[in-house]
Amino acid sequence: MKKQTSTAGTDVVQINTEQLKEQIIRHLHSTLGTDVNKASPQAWWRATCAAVNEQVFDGLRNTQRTHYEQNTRALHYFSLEYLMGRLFSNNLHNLGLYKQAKQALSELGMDIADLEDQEEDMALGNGGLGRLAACFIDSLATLNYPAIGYGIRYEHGLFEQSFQDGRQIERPDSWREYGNPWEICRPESVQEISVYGYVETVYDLQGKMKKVWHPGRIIKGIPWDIPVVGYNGSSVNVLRLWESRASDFFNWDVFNSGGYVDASRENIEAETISKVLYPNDETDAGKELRLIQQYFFVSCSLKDIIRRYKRSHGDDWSDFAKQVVIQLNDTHPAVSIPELMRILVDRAEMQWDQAWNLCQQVFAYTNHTLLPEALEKWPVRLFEKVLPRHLEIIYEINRRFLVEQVDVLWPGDNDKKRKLSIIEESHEPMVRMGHLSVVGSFRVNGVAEIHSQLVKSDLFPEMVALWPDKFTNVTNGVTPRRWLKACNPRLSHLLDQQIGSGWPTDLKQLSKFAAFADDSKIQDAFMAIKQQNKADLATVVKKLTHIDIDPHAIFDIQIKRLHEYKRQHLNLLHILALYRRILQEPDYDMVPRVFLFGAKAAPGYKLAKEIIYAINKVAEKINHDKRVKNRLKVVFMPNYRVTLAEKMIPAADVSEQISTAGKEASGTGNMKLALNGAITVGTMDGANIEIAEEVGADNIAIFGLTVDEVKTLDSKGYNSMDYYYANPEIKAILDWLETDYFTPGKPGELSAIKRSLLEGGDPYLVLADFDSYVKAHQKVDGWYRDKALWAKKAILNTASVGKFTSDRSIEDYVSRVWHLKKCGINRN
Ligand code: 475
Repeated sequence: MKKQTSTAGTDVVQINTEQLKEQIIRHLHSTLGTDVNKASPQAWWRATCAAVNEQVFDGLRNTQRTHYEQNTRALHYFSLEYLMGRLFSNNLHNLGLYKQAKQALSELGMDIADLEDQEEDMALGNGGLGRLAACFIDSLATLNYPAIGYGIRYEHGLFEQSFQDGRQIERPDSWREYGNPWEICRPESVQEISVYGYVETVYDLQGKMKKVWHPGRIIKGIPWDIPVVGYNGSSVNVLRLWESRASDFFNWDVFNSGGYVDASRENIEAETISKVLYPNDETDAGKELRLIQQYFFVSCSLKDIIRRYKRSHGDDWSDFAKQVVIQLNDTHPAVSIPELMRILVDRAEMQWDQAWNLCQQVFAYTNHTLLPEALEKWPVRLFEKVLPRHLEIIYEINRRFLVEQVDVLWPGDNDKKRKLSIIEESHEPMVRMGHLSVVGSFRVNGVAEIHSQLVKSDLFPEMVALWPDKFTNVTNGVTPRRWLKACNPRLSHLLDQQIGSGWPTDLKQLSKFAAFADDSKIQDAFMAIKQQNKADLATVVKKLTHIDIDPHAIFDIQIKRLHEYKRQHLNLLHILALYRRILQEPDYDMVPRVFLFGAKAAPGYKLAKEIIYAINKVAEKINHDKRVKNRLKVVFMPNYRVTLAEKMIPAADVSEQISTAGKEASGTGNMKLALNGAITVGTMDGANIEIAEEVGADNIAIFGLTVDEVKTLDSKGYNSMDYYYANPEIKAILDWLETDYFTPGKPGELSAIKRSLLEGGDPYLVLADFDSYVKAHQKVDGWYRDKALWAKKAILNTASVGKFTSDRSIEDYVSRVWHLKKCGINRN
C-alpha cells in the first residue's frame, strides 16, 4: 500500500484493485466462512464491507488518537434522528475507492450495483431534520472538525410503506435483523441512567439542604459507534448511538427473590426504549415513552461527554465550556439542559449560578419548524412522574428567569410572564420545551433566512427583546458527495471534465459551469445525461409499480413527507385540471408529463393517508385512460426513502416545492433537485427564496402568495368557498372527487380532500394558490418546448446552487455558533 496525496492535500491511503480483490476474498473466507464459488450476494457484500472497514478503522483510529492528543474543542450534535440511508457506496466514494471496488468486484464476477442492493437503508429518521443531521456529520468529517453525533440505535427505523388497493400499509422496518457491518459495540463505555422515583430533601451536618433523587428504575445504555468517513481521506468521526437494556444490577434483586418472569418483563420494558423510532414528522407525540427516549439518550450522552472530559481535567470544570459545545437538533434533546444542571448541582455540588452559567455556554438550539403542532410541550404531571428532579430544576430555572430577566425588563407585567414562562398554565399545565431551549442556550438559529426571521418575529419576539444577539440564521445545506457525486455519476463526470474535480469539496466552483449554459455541445451532453437518468428511473418505476413511463416526457417530481402544508393535494388538483382539459379537448396541447410522488404519511395522520389514497386512485384511472394518449402519467413510488431519492433526484426535470408560504422552514430536497438540474416550481417559502436569489428569476417558476400576503389574507379572513364558486375549474375538480369516477361503485371515497378544503376552511390556502400554480406550470410547459432554452435553465440551476452545500452550513455554524478549529489528522 502506498501513501498518496489527494487533490485536497490530505494523505489518502490508496489501495489498488488487486489488493482489494485479495482483501475481499480473504474476508469471504475468514469473516464469512464461505467461498467464491458458493457465496451469496449478501456474503459478497459483507466481505466487501469488511475490506472497506480495514480502511475505515485505520482512519477512525488515527482520528481518535489525534483528537485525544490535541485535546481539541469538539461539537456534540444531539439528535433523535439520523436518516443515513446506505453507507456502502458512500464510504467507498469518500475513501476514494469506488472505482477500484467496482473493478475488483467485476473481475471477481460481481456487479457492484447488486451488492449495493443488499444493504437496507439506515432509516433512523423521519424526513428533513434527520437527513440534515446525516449531511452535517458528513460535512463535519470532511472539513476535519472534531465532532461526534449522539442518538438512539433504534431497532426499527421508519416503517416500510406499501400500498394495498391504493392505501398506505405500514410494516416494521428491521434494518439490522441480520447485523450491521458498519457498527462497533463499545461495552467499555456503557452508561447507566435513572428514571421515575421520587425526590427527598435532606440536610447535611452544616444544615445545608440537598435534593436526593431516589430513582424508580435504572436502565443501561450500550453505545454503538458508526464511523463517519469524511471525503478524500479527511477525518473519520463517530456517530454514537445508544441502545437500551435493563440494568443487570437492578434486576438482580427481583431475580433472586424468585421473580424470573418479572425480571424478564423489566428487561422487555427497558429494551422498549430504543425499540422504535416515532414516525411522526412535525407533530409532537406527547407520549411517555417518547420522553423516556429523549431523556435516555441525552443522559447517556452527557455522561459520556463528562467521562471523557474528566479523563483529562479531573474535577476541574473550568475548561468544560471551552472543550464542549452541544447542538440541540430541535427541542427533542432539550431535557439535556436540566440534566446537565442536575449533574452539576446535585452531583458535582456546584453553586446554581455557576452551573447555570456553564449550561448557557454549552448549549445551542436549532429550530426546524413553526407549526404549532410540532412545538413540544410535556404535561407537568408526566414530567413529574418520569423525571421528578428535573421538573424541580425546570421550576427553578423558570423562577429565576421570570424574576431576574422578565420582571427586570417588564416590571410587574404578568401578561409577559405568562407568555414567556417555561410552564404554560393551562387546565393541564405544560413544560414548553422551546422556551426552555431558548432560555438555556447561548445561540438559537432557524434554518433559512425567512424562517429565522419568523422565529424571531412570530415565535419568540419577547426573547429577542431580552437577548437580541442570541438569535441567528444558518441556512441548511446538503452534502454534494452523496447528492451529486455518488447519485449522479454521469453528471459528475461531465462536471469533472468541464470544471475540474474540485467541486465536491468546494461547491461554489460549480459557478464555472455557467459559462457552458449557451454551449450547444454541453447542452446536448447535459440533456443526454438527464435522458439516461430518466431511462434508468423508468426501469425502476416499471419494476416497483409495473407502470410504463416515457423518458421523453417531463419528469415532474414531488418527494417529501406527506403533509397538508407541503400541499401534495395542490399537485393533485393540478393533475386533475390537466386530465379534465384533455377529456374536454381531446387534442389539448401539452408536453407529456409524468408526475412522480414519493411520500410516507404518519400512520395516525388520517387526511395525509386519504391524500395518498386519492393520488393512487386518480393515477390508476389516468394511467389506464386511452384518451389521455400518454400525455399524463401519475406514479406514486412505494416506500420512499434515501435510496429511492438517490434514483429519483438525478432524473427530475421539475422539482415541486409548493408549501404554503411561511410553513416550510427551509426544505432540503429543493436543494438536491436544483443541484441535479431540475427546475423548481415553488412558492416564496423557506430556502426556495434563497434558491431563487441564486439561480435568478428566469430559471425558476415562482408562484403563489408570499408570507406577507398569507398573513394579510389570514387576518382579513380567508374564505375558500369564494374560490370554489368563483372558479369553475376548481368547482368541477372538487365535485369530481366526490363522484365514483375514480373509485367505481364507491362514490364519496375521495371526498376527504374536498371537505378539508371547503368545510375545513382550507388552512393551507390550496385554493388561493391554485390559479397561480397552474400558470407556473404552463410557463414550464412552454420552456420545455424549446430544448436549448430548457437545457440552459437546467445547467444554470446546477451551476448556481453552490451555496447549498452542507459544508457552507457547517462553516456558518462554526463561525456563528460553535467556534471550532480544524484538526488535521496525523497518520502513521
Ligand atoms: C423542516 N421533524 C424542513 C428540515 O431543517 C427543514 C418534528 C417533530 C418530531 C419529529 N420530527 C420533526 C421536523 O420538524 C422536520 O423534519 N423539520 C424539517 O427540518 C431541516 O428543511 O423545512 O420541515
